[in-house]
Amino acid sequence: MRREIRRSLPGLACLLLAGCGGWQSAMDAHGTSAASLKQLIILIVVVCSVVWMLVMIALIRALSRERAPRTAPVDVDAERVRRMSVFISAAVAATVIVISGFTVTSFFATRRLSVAGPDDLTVKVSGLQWWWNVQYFGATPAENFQTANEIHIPVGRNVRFQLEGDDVIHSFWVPSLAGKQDLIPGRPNELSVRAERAGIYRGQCAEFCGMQHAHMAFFVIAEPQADFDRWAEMQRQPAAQPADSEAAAGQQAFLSKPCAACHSVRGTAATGTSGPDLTHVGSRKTIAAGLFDTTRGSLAAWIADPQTLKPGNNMPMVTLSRDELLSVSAYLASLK
Ligand code: HEC
Ligand SMILES: [Cu+2]
Repeated sequence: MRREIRRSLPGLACLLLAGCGGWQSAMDAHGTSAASLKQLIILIVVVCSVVWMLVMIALIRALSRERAPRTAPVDVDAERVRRMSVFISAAVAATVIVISGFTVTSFFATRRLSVAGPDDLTVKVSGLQWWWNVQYFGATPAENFQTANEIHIPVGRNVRFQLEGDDVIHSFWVPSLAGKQDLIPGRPNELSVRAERAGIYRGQCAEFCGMQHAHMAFFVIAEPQADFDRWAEMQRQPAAQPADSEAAAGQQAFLSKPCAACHSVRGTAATGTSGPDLTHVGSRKTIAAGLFDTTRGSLAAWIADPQTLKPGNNMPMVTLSRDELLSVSAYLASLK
């Protein structure tokens, strides 16, 4: 038992450190809104700690003061009553000042969160049980494209996320970049995000949305504008044609099975919309909303039995022969 506790200490230390800065933490701010929220958090925590300490000191003093015996007549000392009323008025005034101060600073911090400019990039994100559909818009509809669970943004530029839930309420949260915003069916919301530093930021659904809520993560990849443009240009392309006979067989199997009814692969007959767009699935870092790194092996495992890997998710198990499974996973892994 003791050894187990000792073994889990490094993990615990990592958790604490992550809370203080590092992996997915609002205190590790790299976005304009996250930075202003962090200032607000620090201000409120420091002021409230001081207030708490003052209250505790007053309480301890009051408790440890010697009291007159109960039977003694109440002796009204006019000077003491005056001092007490001055003290209580000062405490009330201090409370009003502190709360008004918080209200004003929160107001200005909130105003800074929704900056908008003509140069903004608009990205539409829909929350579904239990993955994220991400749509980018080009100058013409032919230049639109979609991806899933991975959002690329240019660093230093304001991005306006249009958020909507497609089934139940979800919440979009990338702690290092901005605050939370709900995705509500039938009520579009907006969230402005500006990454100040290039990096990969993990995000997470922050509103309980059913069985696999904990497995509804995503990544925001903030990169220089030129890298972003290159990525967007690549994503706009239709899917790569199979390069060898195995991938060609995989494409055949994919198109002839129910897969194509739920998934789109642009440039093929697969135009389903109830599952993630797979046009460039091989280029994404993870599958199943952050659950597994994208490798041919994880793709095969997922397709073979999605319900064991992510119980309750909306992809049914489709029976494939051994060869079909191998070729379909080869085909999808090749869709860079
Ligand atoms: C009834 C609709 C449906 C069918 C049929 C279906 N899928 Fe899916 N698929 C989904 C949904 C929904 C998800 C997202 C699950 C999640 O992450 O919660 C998904 C996820 C995936 C993913 C992971 C994509 C990503 O980026 O996370 C792959 C790969 C995939 N499906 C391949 C297939 C293949 C291959 C077939 C056919 C053998 C198939 N699917 C059949 C609905 C379907
Ligand atoms: Cu959720």
